[in-house]
Amino acid sequence: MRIMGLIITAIAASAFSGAASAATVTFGDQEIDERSFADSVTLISGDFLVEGDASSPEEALAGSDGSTAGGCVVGSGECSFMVNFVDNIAVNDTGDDIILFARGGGYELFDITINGVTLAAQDATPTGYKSFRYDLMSFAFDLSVFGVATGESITSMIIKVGVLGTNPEDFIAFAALNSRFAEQRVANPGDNTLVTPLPAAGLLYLTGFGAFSGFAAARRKKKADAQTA
Ligand SMILES: [Ca+2]
Ligand SMILES: [Ca+2]
Repeated sequence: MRIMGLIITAIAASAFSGAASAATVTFGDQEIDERSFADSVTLISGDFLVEGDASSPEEALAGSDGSTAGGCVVGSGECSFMVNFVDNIAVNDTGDDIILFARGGGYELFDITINGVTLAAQDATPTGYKSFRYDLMSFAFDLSVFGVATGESITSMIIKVGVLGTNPEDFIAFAALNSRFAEQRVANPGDNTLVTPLPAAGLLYLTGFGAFSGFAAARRKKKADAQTA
């Protein structure tokens, strides 16, 4: 048991130092591996604005930074962009597979297109948490809706904001809830086939998540304190 204790300590330390390995980010009541967030955003159409200290819409929308957000310029009509997963893929596994986070709002409709299939006029719902002075909104969905078979994966999706003349949703981040990471992919560009992780590595991974629960509670408290400040 002493050895296990040392392993947990080592993983926890890497989370505090900001290392990419198994560090998690808190959005509302969701604790998500930071690698599960989308890694790049490509603008397609429309006029964009940025909230927070991001230097571009791409920087505001990609990654796991909850302090930045982006959407269309209000009154400019629709805008659209492609969200890309680079160091991970989103897999159709049990339950919802992808979650979008936004600042609300309410009735700020958006379309999601994956593999040419569009889920039109969706609306994020309040999480009960705040993102700065706004409601933290989320929208989670199952890849089955887009015809993605169980066990199949996707690496990109198109989001169209401000549809049907509604105000534009301000998105914060996009994450795969059922995510597989780079080390589990076959090293062949364009090939999303997964490599089954070694049992030992899987055990270590689960141990790491267990170790984070205490820190997650601490982070939530810190976040709550910040909101009341
Ligand atoms: Ca990622
Ligand atoms: Ca699913």
